[in-house]
Amino acid sequence: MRIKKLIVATSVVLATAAGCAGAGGSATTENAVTSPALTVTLSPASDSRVSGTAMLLPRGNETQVLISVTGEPAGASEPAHIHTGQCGPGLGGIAYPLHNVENGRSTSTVNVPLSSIADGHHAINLHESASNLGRTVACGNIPRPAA
Ligand SMILES: [Cu+2]
Repeated sequence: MRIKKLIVATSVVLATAAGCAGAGGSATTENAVTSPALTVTLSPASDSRVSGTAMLLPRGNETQVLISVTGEPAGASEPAHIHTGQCGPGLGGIAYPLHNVENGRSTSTVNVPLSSIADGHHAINLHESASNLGRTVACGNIPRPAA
């Protein structure tokens, strides 16, 4: 009688642990397999010292964009966008606005799957300020994912 109780208690604990691990693990694995995260290198533009990276993480039909840069002037709030085209004279219009970069960071979620912007025809740029959008301080082309 005593032994039987112990076995029942143990199997309940095991089932609960396995259930938690399975739910968390499968979601992560699915994303990684269908579309891995991409890193965009943001290079200085217009003689700025702003550089860093933008991490693009697939979130189903959305994409999370994590920008991390150094070299901004103190107190800067830099508008950021995903543009069509490529950095330089070929840069097109704003495709998806991102949150301003402040203290070197910006986290945004845009309503487009990563595969639609990792196509060799989109770029991410940072502008000096809302009142001086004409000056791009950093830019990076979004690469196509490695095949
Ligand atoms: Cu822009």
